[in-house]
Amino acid sequence: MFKRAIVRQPSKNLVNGITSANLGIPDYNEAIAQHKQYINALLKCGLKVNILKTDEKFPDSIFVEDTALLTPKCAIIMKPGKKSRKGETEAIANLLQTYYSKIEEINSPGTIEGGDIMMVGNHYYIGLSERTNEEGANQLIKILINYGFTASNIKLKNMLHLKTGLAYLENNNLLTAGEFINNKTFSKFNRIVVTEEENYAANCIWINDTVIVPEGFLRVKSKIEQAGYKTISVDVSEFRKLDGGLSCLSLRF
Ligand code: CIR
Repeated sequence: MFKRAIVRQPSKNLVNGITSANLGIPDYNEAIAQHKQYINALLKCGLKVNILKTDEKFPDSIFVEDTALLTPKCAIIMKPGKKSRKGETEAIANLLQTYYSKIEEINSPGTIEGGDIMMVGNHYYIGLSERTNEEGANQLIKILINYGFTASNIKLKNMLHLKTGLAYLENNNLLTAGEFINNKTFSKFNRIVVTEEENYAANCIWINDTVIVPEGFLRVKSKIEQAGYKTISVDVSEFRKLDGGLSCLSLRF
């Protein structure tokens, strides 16, 4: 069960965020409206939501998931792989002192972003991607083992982050897309397969038995409902323009 979430207000500088999407420039006012909808969905799932003030220096700082990994025993501050995102961790690390007595950190030359980490019970899957290098992953594995968790690495081929194509929905149910569909690492899960046209919707979030899904991906939504979950749809089109999805927009703990 999650009790809280941390989000960060979109900055006007959002228009300068990193992207490979080719979907146009995000509209600031629309992004603010969608972010409010997103917060409402978190509240509906029973979470207390802490909203961090924006920082105009960091166009991608709404994607708080990449800045930290929050486990039941400790918080671990990440080391973003892109220069423009490195400073985002400071405000998050300060805020996390309110909630965690144990805070660890990944150090250079390690790089790692939260979007590359998927928690499945006590095990953490770590994607080795353009943003997460082996050094970063190995540092994280050492920390996790010290706290009694287990972890393993998976090399990514095309996806930005591990959770761009995977979402663990608890109860052994795993939403899978693209390069992960036939990956043997995940064959023990009940896989809910996302077809190519709906790839973007592989990034859903499970919160206390409700799954938040991106608006407009009806097949994925109905498969998740058939698996027994309630769903809430949220329009995140403006964040998609920056390669961001639902999970990236919050830290849940
Ligand atoms: C970036 O490229 O870093 C941002 N524009 C998008 C980050 C998305 N984060 C995530 O998938 N966890």
